[in-house]
Amino acid sequence: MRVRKITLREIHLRLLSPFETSFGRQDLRRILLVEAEACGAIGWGECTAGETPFYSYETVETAWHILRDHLWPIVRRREIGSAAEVWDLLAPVRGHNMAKAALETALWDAEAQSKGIALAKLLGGTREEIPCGVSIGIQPSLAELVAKVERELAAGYQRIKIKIKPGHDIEPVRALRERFPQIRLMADANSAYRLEDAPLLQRLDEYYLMMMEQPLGWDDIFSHAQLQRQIATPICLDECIHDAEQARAAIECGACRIINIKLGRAGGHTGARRMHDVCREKSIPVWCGGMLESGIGRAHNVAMSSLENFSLPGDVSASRRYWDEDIIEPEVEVSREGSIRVPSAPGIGYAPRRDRIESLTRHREVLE
Ligand code: OSB
Ligand code: MG
Repeated sequence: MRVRKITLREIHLRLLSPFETSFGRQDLRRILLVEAEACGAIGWGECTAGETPFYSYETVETAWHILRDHLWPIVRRREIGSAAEVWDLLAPVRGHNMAKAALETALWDAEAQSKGIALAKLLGGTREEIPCGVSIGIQPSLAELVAKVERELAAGYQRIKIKIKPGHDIEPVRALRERFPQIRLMADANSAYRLEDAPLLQRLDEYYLMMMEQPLGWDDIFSHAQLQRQIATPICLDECIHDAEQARAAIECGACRIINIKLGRAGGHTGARRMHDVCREKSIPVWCGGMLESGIGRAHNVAMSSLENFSLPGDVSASRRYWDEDIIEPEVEVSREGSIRVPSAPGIGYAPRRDRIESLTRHREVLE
């Protein structure tokens, strides 16, 4: 394939309700979309970089700069065998995986369309349906948290993840366990604790959580290994894992028993698939994380989740939990049983709504 042209654009989408984590609260998403013309098709990718460098160092601005000034010059006018080669081509640029993923995933979509097959199939996915969970932000009160969990369970979601931070941890977990003794429940700390907090985190063992996600430093695999020896709850790493080698290191040193794979953090489908394969070899289950994506990123998450070792419910949930109107047609929908059907139409299998995307666009740059 040859990449003829890419269009970078920033759209603004307001969340239906604010989302709060240990690193902050947000109600507007600024989303960088990449539209790529290659192999006679137009592929779409979404950059999961945030508005602030609090989850990772990447932001919408750094991703735009890296895409325009460093990634585009690598792919421009080059004959590329397939989208599967793009991750290695981009390797001279260190890090900036969210910027890379936005371009790489757009090229996978274009290639799948040009071959007339679903992206999930092109990736080697075997699942026809994927199991879904929800990620619930920090709520103003315990009563509101319990009510929200009740609603999500009634909708069919198969597991509940809540956000915790110091001063907001034992209490919400205990309240939910008392009310829902049987559900699959987990907590995500987004790096809000330190190894010295081990005695506090140990107290969470009593509530038999499925896992505790990323309690310690965003780049600190070693301390997670020390913590895992002191707590019974399985640790799931998110922020720490950027490639298959780090996944292998974390597993071998005992830093986690589960890994959350995000396309942005992994640099795209090839990186995510390699991470998935390392985990499968080591019998470590994985699930697909979310970054409050619009329908484009969500569709890529659905395709990736069709790989065999995505055996745990992920954070990929229905469009209507986030947006009053998504930018794809149809929207991502979740069944009463809490699953999403993997589409069989070519490419990502959901059609971008071009008019709506145009009307939401604040800033655009065409590179040819
Ligand atoms: O840690 O998984 C996370 C959202 C933004 C940044 C980091 C995270 C999250 C979520 C939301 O948990 C997942 C989603 O519903 O998209
Ligand atoms: Mg997380």
